[in-house]
Amino acid sequence: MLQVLPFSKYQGLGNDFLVLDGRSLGDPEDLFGLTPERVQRLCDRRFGVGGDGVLLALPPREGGELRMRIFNADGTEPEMCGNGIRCLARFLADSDGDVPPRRWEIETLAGRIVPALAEDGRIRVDMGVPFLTPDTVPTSLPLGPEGLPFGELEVLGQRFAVAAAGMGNPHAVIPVDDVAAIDLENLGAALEVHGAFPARTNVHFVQVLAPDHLVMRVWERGAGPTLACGTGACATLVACHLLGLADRHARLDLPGGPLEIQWDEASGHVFMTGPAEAVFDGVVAPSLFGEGSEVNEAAPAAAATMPAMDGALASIDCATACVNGCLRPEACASAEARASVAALLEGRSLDDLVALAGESLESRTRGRLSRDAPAAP
Ligand code: ZDR
Repeated sequence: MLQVLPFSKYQGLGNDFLVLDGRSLGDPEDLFGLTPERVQRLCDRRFGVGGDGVLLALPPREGGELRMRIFNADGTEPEMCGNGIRCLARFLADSDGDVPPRRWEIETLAGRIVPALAEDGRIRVDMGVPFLTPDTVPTSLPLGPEGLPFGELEVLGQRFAVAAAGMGNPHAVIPVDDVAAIDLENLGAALEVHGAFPARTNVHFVQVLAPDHLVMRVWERGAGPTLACGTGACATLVACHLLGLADRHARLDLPGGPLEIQWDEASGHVFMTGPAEAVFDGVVAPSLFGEGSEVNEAAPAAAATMPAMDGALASIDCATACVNGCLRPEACASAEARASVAALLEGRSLDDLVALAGESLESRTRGRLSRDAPAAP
């Protein structure tokens, strides 16, 4: 039964994830009691923690060092996640005190993926061989002479030349003259569910600045527009190279920053190099997953459980802090929290409070650093 759920928030180029460490879970398939609804709630940026997805580090099954599962913000489970696996590698290094050239053999639904710590602080990931046939993407676009599925699709009354490539997960790649002019919200949403992609698809519009420098915008399957997409950047470089638009090694500028992508000729593997950073650690309150509360009704549900205010609390004016006005003036959702902060401030000096925060952070950091290394495979 779920009590409290500790998590670490990480981001890679602004593609952000909640990492749950289940490497020592007794029953790994319990998955911390996660359901699609709970993933949606965790990823909700207003009523939850906020994230583009949830990453699980799990014990291995097929000889790797560990296994990764990822859930999109909508609760669906994709096969792979490039930015996510960089975040997971950084999390493992932070948790276990690893330094370069540490690498991990990680089992995913897209096969064995191998991230490694680079000396410059970035993470270089062997993303494996791209999938370039219609049935492996999957797509109904026919295999073109360029060596990948390619064809014209009509969306919202416009026709686009669309290439498709798989990195375990499906990607539609659309070269355009000006990415900034693309109506990503509407075109991305329509293409994600286009009939040519039976498993839905991630959607990327790309503009070629030079053969070694591309700029792209991303619509992620199950998450909408995001600031970066690792698997998408790999698929985009592969597609652009096969279409004669890009070199095998290029910088891809995403809204959240650049990724370096190399499609190695000898091995056929795609290598992705980019950053991943810790944001914060936290613990999810059990009430976030309260019985009977629907995903988009968290605020009214929370207000309904608030105790009645007494006269002193009623004098607290929180209206200025509530962007959309008070949700429930007769039982303001922030009154209790404000009262306990006021009590804490009354009884302690600023020095005491700074020391308290420092001790808490230190004990959490020490606990994290002293956590056992994963069992050897
Ligand atoms: C785009 C992605 N974040 C990455 O970095 O590769 C992957 C997330 C999964 C994606 N939304 C999908 O394939 O459903």
